[in-house]
Order: sequence, then structure tokens, then C-alpha cells
Amino acid sequence: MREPSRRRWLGGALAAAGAGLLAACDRVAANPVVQQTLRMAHGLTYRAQRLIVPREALAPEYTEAEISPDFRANGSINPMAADYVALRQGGFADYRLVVDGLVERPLSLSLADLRARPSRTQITKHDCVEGWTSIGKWKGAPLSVLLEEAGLRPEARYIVFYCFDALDQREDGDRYYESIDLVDAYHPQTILAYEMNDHILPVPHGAPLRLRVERQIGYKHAKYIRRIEAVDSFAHIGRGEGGYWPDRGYQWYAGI
Ligand SMILES: Nc1nc2c(c(=O)[nH]1)N[C@H]1C(S)=C(S)[C@@H](COP(=O)(O)O)O[C@H]1N2
Ligand SMILES: [Mo]
Repeated sequence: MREPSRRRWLGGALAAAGAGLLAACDRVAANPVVQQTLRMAHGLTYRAQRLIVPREALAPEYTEAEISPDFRANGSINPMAADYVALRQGGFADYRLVVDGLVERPLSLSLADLRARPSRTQITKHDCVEGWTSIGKWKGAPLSVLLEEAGLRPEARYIVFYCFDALDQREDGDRYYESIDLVDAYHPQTILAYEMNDHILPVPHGAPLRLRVERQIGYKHAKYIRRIEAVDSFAHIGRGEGGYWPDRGYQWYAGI
């Protein structure tokens, strides 16, 4: 997977601004606040995004006419894990989404329970780090609704999504997972989708439930979700970087 060009652009623009600042005025550059700002370049994507884009900003939404006729499926497209296969063969009637961790009231919700909650429908552009995009329509329960229902404890800082699939399809393989902060968790377009393009979410796209977190790149959008956990740190999960791909060198915050 390649570094997306918009990130190069953003990094480049800020680096250029920083270089201009240094060239223009060495005394300003010696200022501790400026030095601190330049040191922050390490966490550039996350911090720059948070500085430039208001935290509540919505991702663009599109019209029905703009929906891609052939939305690509990527990563796992047919999980073979025994627990998943058993649920799929039963039409997901026995599926339960578990919401636990740093919450007052852990939840265990069937798909009918999820459908009985308020829903949001949105037509958005999916942007994969590999360089392709597709526009699709998603319907699901806002994550904020479930978090309110469960009651986040004050120590909670991140929301972790545990998935059924292992990319190597081994029963004991590392299963996919992802995590987001509370800004994204409470963002109005962050939903747990059970429908795509007016149909029940198909298996290649993450049945029965997948995340849409529209201001971040494709790999953050966890498919095949089995459990959601509120945590104060993800250092103890997987290899400690907050996600299957972040554990393998990709950025944890992957803003678009
Ligand atoms: N559980 C799980 N979620 C996943 C993946 C995966 O392999 N497993 N791949 C990610 C990547 S890289 C992308 S681009 C999107 C693809 O979603 P799609 O198949 O609906 O296009 O899912 C993301 N979520
Ligand atoms: Mo992706």
C-alpha cells in the first residue's frame, strides 16, 4: 500500500510553510512555541488534521446518481473463521454485538435490536490507501447512540472494534481489529452499518455489521465486527498500535 498523495500534499504544504518560516525569520524559528510546532511534525497527520479541519466537520455526501455501480471489496471478503461461518449459515439470527469495557452498562444486541435503534443513512466516498475510491450508500446505527446507551466511563479514551476475520484465514490467525478516538466515535457520520446501497450488508463488505468512519481512510472501517470495547489505552491489544494495519506500520490516525 502506498502513502496517499493527499497526505504527501498536506505534509508538503506544512513542511513548506515551516521551511518558509525558518527562512523568513530565524528569530521566530528560535521561539520555543515554534520549535515545539516543528517537533510535532512527527505526529503530523493527526495533529495537522485536528488543527486544520474543525473536529465536527462532516465528510462530503453524494447523490444517489453518484453511487458507484461496482463498489470494490477489499481485504477480507469471505471470512472462514468457524464462529463466523456458523453465524453466517444461520443468517446471523444468533449474532450479538457486544459493547463492553469501560462502560456502565455492557450491551449485547441482535441485528433486530440494532435496527430498532435510531439510524443514519449517508452516501459517502470510500478511500482506500491503495489508491482507489468508491461511492456507496450506508445505513446503520450511529455509534454515539450505542455509547450513550452503554454509558462511557470517564476513563474511556478509545473505542476498539474486534472483527471475526483473520486475513490469513487461519483459525488461530491474528484477527482484524481497529480503534478510534472519542472525537471520531461521536462524529455524526460514524455509524455501524447493516445496509449498503439499500440492501442487507453483503458478506464481502463486512456482514452483518461494519464501521463507517468517514473522515478516515479505508482500513479504519472495520468489517465483520463482533465486539466493541471502550478502553483507556490500546497498548495491551495486538501489537499495541491500535489496529491490524497500524500494528504493521500504517498510521493509526489515517485522516482523509
Ligand atoms: N475486518 C476487516 N475490516 C476491514 C478490512 C479487512 O480486511 N478486515 N479491510 C479494510 C480495507 S483496507 C478497506 S479498503 C475496506 C474495504 O471495504 P470494502 O470491502 O467494503 O470495500 O475495509 C477495511 N476493513
Ligand atoms: Mo484499504
